[in-house]
Amino acid sequence: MTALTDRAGAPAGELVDRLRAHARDYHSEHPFHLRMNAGTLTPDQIRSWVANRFAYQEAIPLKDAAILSNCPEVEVRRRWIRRITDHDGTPEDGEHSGGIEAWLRLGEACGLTRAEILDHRHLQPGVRFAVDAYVTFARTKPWVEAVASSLTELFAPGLMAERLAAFEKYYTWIEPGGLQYFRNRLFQAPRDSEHALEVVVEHCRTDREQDAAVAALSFKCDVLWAIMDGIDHAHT
Ligand code: AHQ
Repeated sequence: MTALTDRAGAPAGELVDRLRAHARDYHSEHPFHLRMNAGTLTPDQIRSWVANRFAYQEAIPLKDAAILSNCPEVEVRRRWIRRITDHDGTPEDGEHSGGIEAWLRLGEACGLTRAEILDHRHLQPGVRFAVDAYVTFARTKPWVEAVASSLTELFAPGLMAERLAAFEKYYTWIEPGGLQYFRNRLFQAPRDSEHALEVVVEHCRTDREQDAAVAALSFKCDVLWAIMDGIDHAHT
């Protein structure tokens, strides 16, 4: 029997501190990313990472559409919907607009064909199931918990900057234009995580709500870690 009224949760600052503490579980610390940023990956390992991460990239609009479909608040939807066009592009911006197209250009810059990225022939089982788990989480959990799971992006800007520097220094065989996706994330990720944090702080007032938001971010850290495990496993 749950309490009829939840106890008031911790002040917003403590909730933010609990969320930000998950930086230690972020996939920037995964051995594959550490090797990537140290410049020791082979071209085949880079291509495998790009092909597998595409499954995550093409799932993001489905995940965000799931959140939109569950969210009753117009003000939140007005800002959240931008995430979909960031990835899908728009008819006005043309058929090659959006992050999914930019990721395909990254793949071509690494020597992959669009066809072999799009048909998932390189997709590892562990990557597939981690991505599917993230979309299912967004479809089935309360929408604020799904918003909280996106807060791994609080930790993304540092990784994007480190990754761009590593690619420009060590992986010069990749045509530089292919890196535009990561340059775009340098401003999109902070903008998106700022909104997501506002939503979570505003809507998670009780202990139970705050604990659920922290658990959602912990789950997403595991999703990203499992994706990297799946990619790393293909090379050991
Ligand atoms: O390219 C990434 C992206 O578009 C998103 C959306 C966001 C979400 O809603 O979960 N998370 C995310 C991430 C992207 N790139 C990852 C990377 O390492 O390149 C980082 C990842 C994230 O931090 O969740």
